[in-house]
Amino acid sequence: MTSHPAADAFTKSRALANWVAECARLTQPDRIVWCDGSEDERRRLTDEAVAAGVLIPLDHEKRPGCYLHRSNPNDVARTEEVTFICSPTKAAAGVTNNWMAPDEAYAKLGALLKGSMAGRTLYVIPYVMGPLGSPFAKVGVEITDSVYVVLSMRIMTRMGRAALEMLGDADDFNRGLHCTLDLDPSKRFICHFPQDNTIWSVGSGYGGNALLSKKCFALRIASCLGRDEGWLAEHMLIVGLQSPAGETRYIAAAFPSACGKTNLAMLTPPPALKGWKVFTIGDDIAWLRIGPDGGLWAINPEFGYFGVAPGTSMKSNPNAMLTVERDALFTNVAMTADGDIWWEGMDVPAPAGLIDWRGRPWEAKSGDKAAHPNSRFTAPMGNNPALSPHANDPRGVPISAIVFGGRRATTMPLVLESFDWTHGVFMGATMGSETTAAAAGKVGVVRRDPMAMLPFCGYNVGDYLGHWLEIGKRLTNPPRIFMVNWFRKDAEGNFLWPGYGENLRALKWMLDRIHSGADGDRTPVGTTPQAGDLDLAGLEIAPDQLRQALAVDAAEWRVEVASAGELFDKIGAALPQALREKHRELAAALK
Ligand code: SAT
Ligand code: MN
Repeated sequence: MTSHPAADAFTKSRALANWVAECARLTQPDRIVWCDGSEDERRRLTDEAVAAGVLIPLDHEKRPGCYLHRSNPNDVARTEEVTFICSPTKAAAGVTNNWMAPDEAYAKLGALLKGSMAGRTLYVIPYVMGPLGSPFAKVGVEITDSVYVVLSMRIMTRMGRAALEMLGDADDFNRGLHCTLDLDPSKRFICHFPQDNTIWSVGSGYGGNALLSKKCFALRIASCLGRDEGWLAEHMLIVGLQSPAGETRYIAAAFPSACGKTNLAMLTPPPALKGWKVFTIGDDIAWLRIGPDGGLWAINPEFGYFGVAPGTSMKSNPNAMLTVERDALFTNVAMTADGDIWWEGMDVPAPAGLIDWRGRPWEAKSGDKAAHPNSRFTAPMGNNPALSPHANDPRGVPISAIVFGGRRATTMPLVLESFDWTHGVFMGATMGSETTAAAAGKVGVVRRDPMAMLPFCGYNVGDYLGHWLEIGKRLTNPPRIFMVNWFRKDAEGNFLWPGYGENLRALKWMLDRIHSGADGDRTPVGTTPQAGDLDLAGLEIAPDQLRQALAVDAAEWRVEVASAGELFDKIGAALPQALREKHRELAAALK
């Protein structure tokens, strides 16, 4: 019997000490390490990870403090088909989630976890989601056997001693147990137990499956906490836009994974929009509460970015490129002969002697990607030159507009404003997007993705939409709700809108609508700007191309509304009546 360090040396929480002991009894690790978040610890664990071949040091002149990790090639994205909400009843999980009975899940994963850490180290990672001292903040503790997870969690969360201090002697923390096992996909399960504030994840080392703070806690479990406590946990970036007059307004925007959230959160204004500045609060997750002013206030619960690497360049997202210059982890990107990194869409030609994401010499003519399409960077938000001075503000920031967006080749105009909160919730509820490489499965098919939460809502999506409507009733000063689409194409398959920094023009129209009554064209599906309503200074775009980007085509929308109806039918009785009515109204208006 191995003896482990006494938990009392680290925590005053009996509940935490007991839970760690319980997990150790189950998994039988050789060693238990309580992470304190210190610099010394980072150095020690990094050295161990390098010695074990888990991390490959990059050239320290070119990329100080940066490392490359290559995952098992069978473990490169979230696996939604083995992700379960284990609520007491199947109805509580709803039709859009996989459900497993809690007893069955604990038994099944318990059997896999039994003795799973023999010969390994069990790391205890206490962490805080949200700025320290914030009334929004929550404590989680992840137990893992993966040093890559520990080093990633120290970038992605405020972790270590500060979290134990915040927890004190309380028992109120998220319990996340993670073990990579042998990475056999048939033993891969990500199970959430909202009623126990607990997550068990086995068989994967990939970000969204293994960094339990992120999608598992901050979205799936937190959405349930938000339902019970009267707030929202959303798959949204938060960005601050400062006008030339010096006023800063905040926008929260929901997009499915790998649709450019990080790019929008770090947007670089086009030079022609003189005097505008953009500040990042968060790039993936927002926790939103009703403030004393009757408005919606948001924090980013995270502390770092886990962004998609391919397509990131000095042109598409210079702030991200600067953010990953130091102290970043790269997963499944390509490595250059001189110890730097490379990926498709970096806007520099592939250098000779490239090693691909699997660690093999890469040949351009093979047609294989050098970097995996879902390869990622993990970097501290403190590196971001555009980081908002309010990113650590315990009060959060007031939200002027909520934006829903997807990747749509047709139908969706560049920007569309809802008529009111209920209509905005309807827009979010019915949004669709083409699937991307962020989840295992087919890429490029349109699927309905309510609020970009389809894979992340921890309870019945019908009840979730009802919760949005309830929040709306309590907001005396609600944000306005918009829809955007940067990805519409012409008949030849060319993008109609230049995207990236130019997207600020659509955001500016929103702020102009809210604060200075800018014009728009009221259509049956919402209000869109006409070309003359957008600030197009310095933008070269053919008038016909812009018209196509802004167009609302009734024939296309009839197809859209029918498809939304299929989702609503699937949700069934749990769907709020008010949304069903909106759907009926819209179908009638398009006749
Ligand atoms: O893997 S994550 O879920 O963290 C990233 C994403 O898919 O959005
Ligand atoms: Mn995401």
